[in-house]
Amino acid sequence: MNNYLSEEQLDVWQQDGCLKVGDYFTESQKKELLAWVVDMQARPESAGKWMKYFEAPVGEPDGRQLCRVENFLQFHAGFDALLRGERLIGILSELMGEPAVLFKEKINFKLPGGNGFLPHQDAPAFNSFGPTYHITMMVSIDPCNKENGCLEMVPGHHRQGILPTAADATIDPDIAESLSWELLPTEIGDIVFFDSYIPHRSGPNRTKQPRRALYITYNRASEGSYRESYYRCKRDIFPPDIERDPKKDYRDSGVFNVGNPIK
Ligand SMILES: O=C(O)CCC(=O)C(=O)O
Repeated sequence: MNNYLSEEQLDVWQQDGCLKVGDYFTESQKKELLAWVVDMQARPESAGKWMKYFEAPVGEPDGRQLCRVENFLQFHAGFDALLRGERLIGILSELMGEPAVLFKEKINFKLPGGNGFLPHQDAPAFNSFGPTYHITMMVSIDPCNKENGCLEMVPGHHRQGILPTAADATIDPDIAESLSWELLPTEIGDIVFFDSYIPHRSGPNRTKQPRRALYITYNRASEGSYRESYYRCKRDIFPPDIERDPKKDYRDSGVFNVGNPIK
């Protein structure tokens, strides 16, 4: 028996490889989540702690704007209890069909002028760490829509394995062009679950408001617990700005920088 998701929701999940759960959080949880995100946004860059990454906004090649914070659960008890708590792990386990464990956590800020993401699947990046299947939970902190760069996906296209890729591990542009992309607009407190084989992309934020979202990824517990080794490796190969060697070029950081706007 499922405790968290209905048979209808699980059917959609099986069929589409993605599932939207509207208005999942209570009003007070939505406010709390926003406060937690604002807290992480305001925290200073700090070597060895949470990992802050920056982008050049659209039309400002020399600009520097926060686009992402990762690896913050050990510094934020509220996020930790929520994202590794019984309820969300329960939902993820029902989607996995077996117990799930958290793989990684990030907040994508997509502030005004923030860049979009090229068409990609997550599997080519995530599979190099051990687990072969992941599910990401996107939590909408702000409303997400076409204007501010909401997610776009190809529902039902999750059973074709890894699609042909370009040199940067994004989906080959001719293949991407041939897919049937659907916009996935969300309101505050909505969740979208999607598996690591679903093609997805997003546009830039053309509005004057931030488009903030959590992207929390889980894997099958039976395939092992990789969060700590993942972040150790990422810190080494693709460190946050504050830890970078100014003489090194980090643009070609392979699996840690697929389709996304980080400099
Ligand atoms: O934040 C977005 O617009 C898309 C994020 C995404 O595709 C990713 O992080 O893999």
